Amino acid sequence: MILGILATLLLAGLSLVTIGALGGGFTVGGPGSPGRACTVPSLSGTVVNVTLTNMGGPMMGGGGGPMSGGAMGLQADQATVAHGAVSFLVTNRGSITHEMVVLPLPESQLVGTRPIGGDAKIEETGTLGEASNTCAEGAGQGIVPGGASWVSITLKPGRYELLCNLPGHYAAGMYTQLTVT
Ligand SMILES: [Cu+2]
Repeated sequence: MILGILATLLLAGLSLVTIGALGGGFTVGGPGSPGRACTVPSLSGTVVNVTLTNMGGPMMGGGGGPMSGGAMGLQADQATVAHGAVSFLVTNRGSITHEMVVLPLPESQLVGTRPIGGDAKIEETGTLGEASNTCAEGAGQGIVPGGASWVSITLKPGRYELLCNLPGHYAAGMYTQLTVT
């Protein structure tokens, strides 16, 4: 019994050493997720974890194409953060490629109500940051299923909208509000 406890403590100690050896970085995705594992560096400021999802889609026999993901979602683990340095760690838990864009939300506008253009996208002029680079920071070709991307920006107090602007995805529900105090 006591030996068992000692063995448990020893294993716990080894786990801590292993975590420490990664030097502040960590891995998301990988085994059990449909895509690839990304090693994420230490991120500055307040870290907001954003999850991108979709039901259906090509892996569920939805027929493929960017508009076939079914109902989609974008969730942040915090609705309100303090102003200053904010990092977004964006993980794609869906079955198709997604991204995350940060836009200011005008005083008079409700989240999710931006006009959608003929290209099935919203106007993203004035974007403050974007995470769409699989296993890397910033803008890229989109985050593949199971992958992650991150971006660090400085935010003033105000209302912001986090959204995915791949064609059809905003209309399918990929947006959420972030309030900065
Ligand atoms: Cu999307």
